[in-house]
Amino acid sequence: MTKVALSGASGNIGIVLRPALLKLGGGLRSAGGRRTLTPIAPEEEVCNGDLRDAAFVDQLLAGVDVLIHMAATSVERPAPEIIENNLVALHAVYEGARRHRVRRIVFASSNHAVGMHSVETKLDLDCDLRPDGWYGLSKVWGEAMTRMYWDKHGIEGICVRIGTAIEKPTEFRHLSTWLGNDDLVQLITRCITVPDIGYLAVWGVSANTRSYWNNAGAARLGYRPTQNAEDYAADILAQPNPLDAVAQRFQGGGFVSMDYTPPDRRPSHPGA
Ligand code: 15L
Repeated sequence: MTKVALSGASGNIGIVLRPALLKLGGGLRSAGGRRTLTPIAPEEEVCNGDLRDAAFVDQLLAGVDVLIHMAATSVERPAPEIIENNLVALHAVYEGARRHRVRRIVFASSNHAVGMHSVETKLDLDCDLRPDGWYGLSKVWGEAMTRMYWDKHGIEGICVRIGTAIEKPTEFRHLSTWLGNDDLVQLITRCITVPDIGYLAVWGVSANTRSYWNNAGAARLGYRPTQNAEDYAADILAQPNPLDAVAQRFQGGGFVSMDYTPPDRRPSHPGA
């Protein structure tokens, strides 16, 4: 039986995952942050606190086999906030995983770690990391940290580069980036149950016809997505694309346009 801890349990993804993780039957301990978490069933253990605090991390990880690490600032914010919530907290959590001999960490990475790639390029998993802001950069740190804890400390790590995890795609970019709820649950469940994975990065994306990402590597997990954003294409294509011209050119969409230096104000940037 696998005891699972879930950080970021009160977030949008956490809310979708909790019932499915409980069904696995090995025990679930869920951590909330600022929003106080209450159990969804008597079997769910919950705790609330700040992941930068080692004592709270100990509370979360004692006796845990697999950590699903979803907690983070999940949008673009100024660098100091991202550093506290996504770098300092991650360090505290991963050191806690070492203390408690956690067997595996599933790290919620993001497509924003590669958001500066063109929408014309189909990316493999070993593509260059090209973050589109401070948030994306924190996911590059997290992926490298996950790799280091496997290489150096033997904690298995799966980095899931999540696209757009929402119930239904609503705009043009989502035709490429959508991760539906059924596929999200299947993917994270496979990340828990697959034996001996070592280290792996995968795209957290559904079987979208227009996907930006080649997810052949996810076969190692036995992940077989069943949802496709194309089923919503007729409605989406009938509406204007809400993104500005810069956001439409890059995979990271609207995150790219934030604090973006246009070509005519750059010292030099061939091809910008
Ligand atoms: C993410 O990583 C964000 O957490 C989420 O807010 C969305 O922006 C999503 O990516 C996306 O790219 O659609």
